[in-house]
Amino acid sequence: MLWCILCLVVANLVRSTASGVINGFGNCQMTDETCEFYLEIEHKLTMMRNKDLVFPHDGKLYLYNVVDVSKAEPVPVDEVISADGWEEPRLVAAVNGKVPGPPIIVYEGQTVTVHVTNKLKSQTATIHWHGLHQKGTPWMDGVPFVTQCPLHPGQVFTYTFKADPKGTFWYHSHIGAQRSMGTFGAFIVREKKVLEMEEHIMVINDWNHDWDSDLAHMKMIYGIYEGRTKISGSRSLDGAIFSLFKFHAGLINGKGRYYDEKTGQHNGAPLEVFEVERGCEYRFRVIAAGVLYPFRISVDNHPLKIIASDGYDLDPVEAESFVINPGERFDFVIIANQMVSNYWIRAQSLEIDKNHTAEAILRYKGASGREPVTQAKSCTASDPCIVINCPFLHYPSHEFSVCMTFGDIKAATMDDPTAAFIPEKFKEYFLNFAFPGTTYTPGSINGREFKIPSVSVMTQPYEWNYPCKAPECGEQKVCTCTHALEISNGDTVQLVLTNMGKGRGWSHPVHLHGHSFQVVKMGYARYNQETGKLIGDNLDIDCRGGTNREESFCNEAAWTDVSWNDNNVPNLELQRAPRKDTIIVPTGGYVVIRIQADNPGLWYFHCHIELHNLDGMVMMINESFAEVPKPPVNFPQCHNFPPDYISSEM
Ligand SMILES: *[C@@H]1O[C@H](CO)[C@@H](O)[C@H](O)[C@H]1NC(C)=O
Ligand SMILES: *[C@@H]1O[C@H](CO)[C@@H](O)[C@H](O)[C@H]1NC(C)=O
Ligand SMILES: [Cu+2]
Repeated sequence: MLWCILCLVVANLVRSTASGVINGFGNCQMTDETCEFYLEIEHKLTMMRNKDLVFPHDGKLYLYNVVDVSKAEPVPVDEVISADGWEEPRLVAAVNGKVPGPPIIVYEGQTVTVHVTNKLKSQTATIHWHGLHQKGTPWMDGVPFVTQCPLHPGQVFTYTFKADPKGTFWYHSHIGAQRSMGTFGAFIVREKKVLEMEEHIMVINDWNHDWDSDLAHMKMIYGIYEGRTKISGSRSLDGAIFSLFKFHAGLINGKGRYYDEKTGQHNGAPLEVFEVERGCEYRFRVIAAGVLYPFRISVDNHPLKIIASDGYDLDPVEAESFVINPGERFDFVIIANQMVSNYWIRAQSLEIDKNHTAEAILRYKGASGREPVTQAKSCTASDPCIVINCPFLHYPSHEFSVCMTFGDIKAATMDDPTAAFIPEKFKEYFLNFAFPGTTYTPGSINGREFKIPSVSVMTQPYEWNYPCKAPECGEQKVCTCTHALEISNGDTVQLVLTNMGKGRGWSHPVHLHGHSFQVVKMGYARYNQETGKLIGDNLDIDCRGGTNREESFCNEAAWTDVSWNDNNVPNLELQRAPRKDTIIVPTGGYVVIRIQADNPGLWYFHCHIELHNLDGMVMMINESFAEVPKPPVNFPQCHNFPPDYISSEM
């Protein structure tokens, strides 16, 4: 008991000082009405301190001129962007000189002002505040050519918006695949009350040290060659495909290790250390900032209590691990009740036959500075491991891991009764996230590859062109256009997100801007329960189109059982549906989500795998456009010359 009180006192003391990781930077206090931050996006090189190169050794970094590491002073790790310790410096687009950028920590309801400067020399930039609703400020959402014009090199854009809702969010570049260059950081909205426990932020991403963002996309399409042979991508445990993005390392808070594939030896790069005090509880806010791979996260000897996802509290569940996909966040609690020692924190990709693991260290105060020697929990028939948020239903049976999908999770409380459901305003739409096509198979939604407009469509509404229409678009077609779904004020919108037909094969973490949605049902593919491998699509959905399900593009899907139409889908979770802003749409399966149209704006809706997003798996929710508030005066404009709307009239 005494311990607990001490833990609380320490947690709140740590919070009230302006420095320290868990407080972010700037000086935002609970009582402030507004909080102001400055972010500069700038190219940097990894593995350098100022102009001096460094090398990794035994968890530390040393200057190149060091001959005897046993006698030399290591370079402070926080003065270097070490990434996976690969010595050839890699170009990053850092935020305030860091990867990840500094955490922004504010309090619920505050007005946040962030001055973003693009200090890149030849690239544009924008920053998106992932998970924040931007109610009343849709032009602050940071999506280039949708809610604003991108910032040219040298330009400054001041974002101002309300910190709403509370929870674990993040900021990241939203142009091209710039996020893969390290342009991201945590954005935490705290409740205005004393902390219940100390908190740690854990930003995790997959890392490739050869490529810049556009090259990554090119290689995904045209292939990666090694020794004149095109390498094939790896597979997920259920047999789903991972797009080609060469995994060199996983990073936790920007730190990881490069493992030599042949020898299995790592390069001794420094890892992130999370310090805990024996007897205290800790909340970890985990943010998946990566490009492509999901991670299964566990802490040796410490069961996890999962308490929130994407900013919303869940009915807590105990688990050995959870899976996090690009764009998602999970908050978990651990009790530091083990021996004073060091323990591995593991984040494993879900690939078959690869041991791709990002590592960090949980260090009890008083423990040695040595690396952990702990083992992951051994999952057995009598004591299986529970894994939360699997993108499939079954692990191979010999792994003794039991999946609890997000469809099995409940919200902490009954949903807000003010989120009224009006039967007359019920609308249902089917959206298929996939790569259909015959010769041309871009990322698409309902066979529509997103064409990025050349103007900021929300703020220059009369200047856009390229709507999706027949005859280019249709049941068995792939077209390229600026895809938008119109919904209007007060609508209760049920979206059935599918991943089926000819274009399935990959699982997609789908992210909606401007809203959180209720996850009311998840439907999974058919699997072999023994091997966990996918056999075929879920049959609740009729893909229509094509001569059979395998050939159908699934662009105009519907419920197989027509009695499910008009809000009659059985077994929906309507009482305690958890809220999310990013959800995995498993290959061969579907997710039913609901939103209330209460936030006029133009909201990007896309796969959060950076390379799929870049490939066109994007659309916009055009919500109550007549009620979209006017942007501030002098809001920047951009267009082609001559502008599209003029050339189309000529
Ligand atoms: C996988 O790698 C991690 C560290 O990266 C290591 O601790 C673990 O033993 C490895 N597992 C296997 C099965 O090789
Ligand atoms: C959004 O909807 C409004 C109203 O129907 C329409 O005028 C506008 O062109 C739409 N914008 C986009 C980008 O679809
Ligand atoms: Cu995707």
